[in-house]
Amino acid sequence: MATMENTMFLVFVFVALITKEALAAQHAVGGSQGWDESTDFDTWAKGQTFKVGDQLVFKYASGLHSVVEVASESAYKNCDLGSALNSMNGGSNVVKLNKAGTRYFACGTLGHCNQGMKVKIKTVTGNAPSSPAPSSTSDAPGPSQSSASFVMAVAVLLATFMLYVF
Ligand SMILES: [Cu+2]
Repeated sequence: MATMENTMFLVFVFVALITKEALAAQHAVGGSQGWDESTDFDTWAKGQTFKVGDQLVFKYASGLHSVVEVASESAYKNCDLGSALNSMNGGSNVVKLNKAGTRYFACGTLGHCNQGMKVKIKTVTGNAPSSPAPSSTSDAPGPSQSSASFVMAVAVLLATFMLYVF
């Protein structure tokens, strides 16, 4: 029989798991330096993991720079911005990484791409193996067989929790 304390504990565990899944990360392109000629974007990108659902945020001085997405590795390498997929400006742009794969961005200001103001983003699927439950949560039900039953379990637990509180 579930006590109030047990129920609250389970709710916390499940809400924490769900929140971790649901919260997509925002990546400020270039880190604190932002979208700028002086930023080392290769190094920055290597330190990041881009998952499906995450967002890129380009921050820069409006008018000085822009964000141009190009379709191919060769266009990226050659700074060939003539066949751009998309072009953004205004100083703050958000790009959603909605599928796995590689995307290429460069600055559209003349000469900036050739100075290295470009970045290649490799997005991976977000289905990373879930971390094993720590031994202290051995009272909790084991890993769910499917995400549907998992969601159902959370819904039931939350409903139970609400009944206790209100
Ligand atoms: Cu620029």
